[in-house]
Amino acid sequence: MKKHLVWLLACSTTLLSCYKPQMEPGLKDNALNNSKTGATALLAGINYYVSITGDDAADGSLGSPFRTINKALTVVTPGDTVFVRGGTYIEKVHFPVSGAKGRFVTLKEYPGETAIISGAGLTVTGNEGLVTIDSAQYIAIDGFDICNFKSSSGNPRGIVVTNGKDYTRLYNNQVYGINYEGAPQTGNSYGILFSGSTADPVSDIQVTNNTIRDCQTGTGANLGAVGSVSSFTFSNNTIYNGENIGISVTGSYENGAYRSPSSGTIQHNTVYNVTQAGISLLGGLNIAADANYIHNNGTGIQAGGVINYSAGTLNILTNNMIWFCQGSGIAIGTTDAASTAGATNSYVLNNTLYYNNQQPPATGMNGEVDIQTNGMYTNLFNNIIYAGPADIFVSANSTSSYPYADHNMYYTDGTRQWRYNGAIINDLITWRTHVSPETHSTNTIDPGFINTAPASLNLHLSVHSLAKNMGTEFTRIPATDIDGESRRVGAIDAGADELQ
Ligand SMILES: [Ca+2]
Ligand SMILES: [Ca+2]
Repeated sequence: MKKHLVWLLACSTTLLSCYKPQMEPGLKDNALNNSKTGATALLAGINYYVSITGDDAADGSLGSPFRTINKALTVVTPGDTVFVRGGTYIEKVHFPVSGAKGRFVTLKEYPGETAIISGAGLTVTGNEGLVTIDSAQYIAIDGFDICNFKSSSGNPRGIVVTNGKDYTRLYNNQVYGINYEGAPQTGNSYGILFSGSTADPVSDIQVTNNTIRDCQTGTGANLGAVGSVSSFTFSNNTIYNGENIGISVTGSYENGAYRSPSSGTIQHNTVYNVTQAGISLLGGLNIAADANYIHNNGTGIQAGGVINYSAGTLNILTNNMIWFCQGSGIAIGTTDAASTAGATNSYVLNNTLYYNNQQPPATGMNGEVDIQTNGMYTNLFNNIIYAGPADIFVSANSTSSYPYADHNMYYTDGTRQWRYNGAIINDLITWRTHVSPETHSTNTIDPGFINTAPASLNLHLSVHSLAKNMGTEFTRIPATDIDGESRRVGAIDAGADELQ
């Protein structure tokens, strides 16, 4: 009784609509942004230099540089920086020396020059990195081209961090041509991979402002956190022309134990032209995908479980713009009807979805939002879902719990369609009998995007958009919109953009 009184008081004093999210009992309610530790500012250490005209017997000074990156990395101490002059370095780079808190070991491209770490002609043995961090931590890599590591038998990784090593910073790198070149969908390679296969997680990770493009990853991913990986931020990266998954967060079963990635933030990335999904969150715990541009991939964002092992729990999808994908914009749960490992406690808030399902499967159209088998406790609020003519706004079925949904703006150039248990529903009133409450949602109002001409598509809101202020407060809505601008300008707007 007392709890109810407090709740009502909170509602009346803030004058906001109070929605209480669906939440599995006993689940801890973590915050969107994970605490980040580890300083990025570098204290003055020694600068070493590497040049393709250098000599590993030299002293590594600017005037007398080393020849190889690996040599330089053996002489550093915490706080030191290795500057690499322009040119192509064909070597597998390994970090044998750790930095320390506030004193990273930094490998950095010399300013104004182009330093390339290339695997051209090198053999890939098993699962092997061109750049490997498995025996050092507090490592920063800044500004390199990391490329052309290819195999038809081994599984290359452009950069791999494993063996429980923490505090990795990857900034401003270009990763490309990391290719598994055997039969499609048999190899398993990664542009950048954080891999935790022991109880000690690989943690405290920042991957920012990198480009990963033109990689053939087989069943792997362009940027991945697999297994025991925690406290990671993947932000402002651009990923395109890739196989399988753009950004993959997935649990794994290794060494006799299931290991789950946790506390990750995937924010302000752009992912396009990736075959299977832009972002895939399978079997993790507390993973936020916020303010990403996702288009022309297979599925936009999928959140589910690792079949036979674990559901994905607490996936928080906010402020994303997702358009022109071949399949669904957002898929929740699992496509494996026999599996109990779907998604639970999903938050789908303030996303803008537009004309996905461009190439529906032969089995029929999916939803723009497709709540599949075992999509449990899904909260669907403040989204703009603009469907193509034959498209379905939301698909759900009785193998999942009823989604909790409201303040969504549905619109289509064709026939209004939702689907529940395989039956098409053409009116919002009937849809409300399956998905509650939806009383503030609309289905006849054009959201008023700035431009829907495909060549100059802009899914931000025009000044007279009726999506303005039609949203509601809901737990886990971030402070900012897709542009990093304030989310709370008057009442919350629907969709990824807040009009300022
Ligand atoms: Ca507003
Ligand atoms: Ca805005």
